[in-house]
Amino acid sequence: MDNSKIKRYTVTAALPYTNGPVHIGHLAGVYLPADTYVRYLRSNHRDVKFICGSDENGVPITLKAKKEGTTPQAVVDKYHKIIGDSFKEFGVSFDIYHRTSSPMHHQTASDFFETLYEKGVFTEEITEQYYDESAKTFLADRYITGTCPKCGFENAYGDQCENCGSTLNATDLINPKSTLSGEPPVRKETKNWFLPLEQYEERLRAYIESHKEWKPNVYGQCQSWLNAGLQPRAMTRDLDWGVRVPVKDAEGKVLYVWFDAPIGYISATKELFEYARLDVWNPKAEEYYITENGMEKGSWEEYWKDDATKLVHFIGKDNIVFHCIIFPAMLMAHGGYILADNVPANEFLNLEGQKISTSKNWAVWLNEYLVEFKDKQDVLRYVLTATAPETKDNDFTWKDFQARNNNELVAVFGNFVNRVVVLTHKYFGGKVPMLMEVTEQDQQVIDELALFPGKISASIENYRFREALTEVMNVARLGNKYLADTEPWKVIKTDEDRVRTILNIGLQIIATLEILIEPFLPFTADKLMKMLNYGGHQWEDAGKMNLLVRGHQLNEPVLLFEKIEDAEVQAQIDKLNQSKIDNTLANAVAAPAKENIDFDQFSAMDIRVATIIAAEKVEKTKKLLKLTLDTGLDQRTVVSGIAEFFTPEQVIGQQVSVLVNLAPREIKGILSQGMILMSENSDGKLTFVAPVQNHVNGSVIR
Ligand code: B3M
Ligand code: ZN
Repeated sequence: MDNSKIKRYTVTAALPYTNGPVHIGHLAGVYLPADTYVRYLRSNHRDVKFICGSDENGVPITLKAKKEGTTPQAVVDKYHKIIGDSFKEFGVSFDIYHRTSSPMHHQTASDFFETLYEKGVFTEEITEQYYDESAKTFLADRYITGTCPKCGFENAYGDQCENCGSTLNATDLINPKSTLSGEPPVRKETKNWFLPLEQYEERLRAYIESHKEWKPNVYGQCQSWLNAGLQPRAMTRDLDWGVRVPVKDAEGKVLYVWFDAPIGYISATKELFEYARLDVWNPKAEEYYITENGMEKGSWEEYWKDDATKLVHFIGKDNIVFHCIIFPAMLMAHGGYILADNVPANEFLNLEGQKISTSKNWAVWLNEYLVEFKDKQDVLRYVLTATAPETKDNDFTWKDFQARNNNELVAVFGNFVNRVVVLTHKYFGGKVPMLMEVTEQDQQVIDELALFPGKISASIENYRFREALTEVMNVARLGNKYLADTEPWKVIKTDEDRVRTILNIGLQIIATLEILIEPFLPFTADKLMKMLNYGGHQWEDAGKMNLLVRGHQLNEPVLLFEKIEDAEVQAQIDKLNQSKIDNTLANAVAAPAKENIDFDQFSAMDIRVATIIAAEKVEKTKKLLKLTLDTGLDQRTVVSGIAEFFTPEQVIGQQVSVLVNLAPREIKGILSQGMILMSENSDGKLTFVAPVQNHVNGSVIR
């Protein structure tokens, strides 16, 4: 889209399902790039509406309600607030964070469907759908899982494979099984309304091919779907939770969640302007996190129906087909709407080398981070932007989080700002000193500084936020090098005017940093504005040398960033490992029980409490330890296969349960007289079965 023709922007961010909090993968993939882009637009005086909200319909919600033993409404109310509050605290600056359980959304989605219905767009088809006879439920979307026919991924859903991104019909799945009962489903006839995507194939192809500037991962996926040939897709479901299908003989049916969710962007925009139209306080403003950004003019239609509006969807790669094929087809069918100018989908972020998994709790949850790292929102914003999976999957590690904070934010950005402000207070009472003679070295720095805003703009306008942030950090590096080269703390002894010039230039660099960093680290920009004691500038001011005039009084210096210690990071790693253990235990499948024995057989065993008093590895074996036990009866040797889980040092002094009347046997040339009782979980991990508190050796276990 020709930038000169753009009058306004509609920027949307994927509506998170309210079946749990958001995690760092969502932030890196969708919400941080979107927020950075919108903040940059606002800093450039662009008219932009930043739209998001909770995705509260569909099977993900009803599954969560079943799992939590509650109602879908209770689930969405709980997580809408958790997510909305955490976005607000993290500085994600939506103009509205709406929700698709709202009356405005139900009405908007329902009207949209009705318009397509009345235009005869849908084909009404009776087809066989999978049905769970014990749950008495049709199995659509996440109610059914099986092997993806496209890529072989074994946990594909009925409507989509998250692994390869393909959209599926549930009947495409190989070895399908109900996620409700776990049983293989039966097929049962039902009527649904289908969107004949194939009829829009040519228009969609023209649309996609007019956007060769899209990211290769997005453009490529769209091309492959078009080349594979589009199929009709059901846009209604046999479910009791969601937007009711507003046509006759559609009892018990709701809109497919991926039909209504993208319309959620439109309903949110309508709600935003509904609020603006009313000149009274809208009680929903709080529930929808409505802000006052630019509410003085316009109408919702301008942001969805005017060709001078640039529409950009920020999403994760698993949502590409819905935003680039299905939603545009819906808008084409409806007529009167603009189509997205760009869909800069990111790839996936992994965590400590593994895929983020909400079900396994292998995630860093935003709401937990905000508590555990109070007031350190910008550290996470920085690290997630600096490592964002913009062109390929990437990995978040807590060690890298710590290193980037300590070596980049503290040591480069914070250190530069602190030195200039502290020295200005020390030598000139905190007032901006006059710019005296400018040397060639000074001019070089001034000229270099002036180039950064343009470079960074180009990166942001092309959705390359990692690159843009690196350039902002290079401004701080330029400042640090300038200080190191000019050494004002030495020159002050002989040439005060020279130091005036150095610190004046240093302060102008900081003022530029405040402008350039704001789209990325808004909390830091705010601290800088307070420290520099000025109302902030707009993007066009960045790089100039007169942002802080001579004599302007600075406030006291504050530390922008604090070092993060090993212990803080280790605690997070331990927390993750604990969730892995919990998940193993939660999903452990216990070994089947053995045949019954009678009491005599049990009482024939003589099991005692004993203490390990010596231990050593058995040569040339991986698993064996040679233990010396004090059994209370005697001291004896037992060979035990625990060396993969315990070192000799770890077990000395450990009380154990030992079967003392097991016939002695020779193991690797050592006579073993008994057996230690161990507990083995489904992963094969061993641990001791020991008395809860220390007991006398020889005590009988019965
Ligand atoms: N609720 C997010 C997901 O697939 C989905 C996005 C809707 S955007 C209209 O995880
Ligand atoms: Zn697949």
